[in-house]
Amino acid sequence: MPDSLHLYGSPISTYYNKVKIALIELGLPFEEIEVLPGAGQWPDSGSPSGKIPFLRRGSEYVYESQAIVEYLEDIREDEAPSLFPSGPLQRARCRELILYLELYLDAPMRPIYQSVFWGKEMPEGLLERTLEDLKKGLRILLRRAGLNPWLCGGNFTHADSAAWVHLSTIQWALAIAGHKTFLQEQAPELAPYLQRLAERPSVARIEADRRETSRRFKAERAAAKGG
Ligand SMILES: N[C@@H](CCC(=O)N[C@@H](CS)C(=O)NCC(=O)O)C(=O)O
Repeated sequence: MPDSLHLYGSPISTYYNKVKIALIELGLPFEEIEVLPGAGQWPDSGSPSGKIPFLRRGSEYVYESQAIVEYLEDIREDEAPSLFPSGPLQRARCRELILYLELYLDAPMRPIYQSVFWGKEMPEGLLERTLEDLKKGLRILLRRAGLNPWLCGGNFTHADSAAWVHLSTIQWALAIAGHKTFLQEQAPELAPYLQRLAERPSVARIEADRRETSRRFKAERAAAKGG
């Protein structure tokens, strides 16, 4: 019996949810251990970067979401279909799309997240610069995205889980920042795709867990303020 899998991080984290969708879709049983970024101390209980997620199997750890999902592919049962396309070129394209999402869409949004989600003051001009970066990132993604019906073609892949976690978080942050219609205006073709993703059971599950964790955090913060 192989050692069981433990996923460390938080259901409110995008990269954690990317890995969690992969675990669910690949049918791998796992246990979730709640850890916030920087809370654990490397090497005993945190990651080398202080970031989440990370994965433990027995006494071995894997860090970085993309390394983790590729590891999950390597250990999946033979009967579980891969979440990568079958041909080498299609697999390369799938990895390329994940990089576009992470480098050109998620990365520019990170400074904004500090303000909209964590209450830091928004530096002057940051929102406007980020919207320009986002326009570029969306153009890059859409030049190579299939969307018929999934990002890399006929099957749901790791690129789709990355697309959901990043695009849904971007949409949420933009709404808080007063730009609710930005994604729809810049990339109307994404709307039916995002709707398809939202209906996928693995995505519905991580979303329900994310909402529940957010609700709990809010209640804890309110209690701490009141007490
Ligand atoms: N490249 C990392 C990124 C992980 C990441 O940025 N995680 C966020 C939470 S979604 C985090 O831990 N942020 C805390 C920090 O940047 O210090 C991965 O793919 O695992």
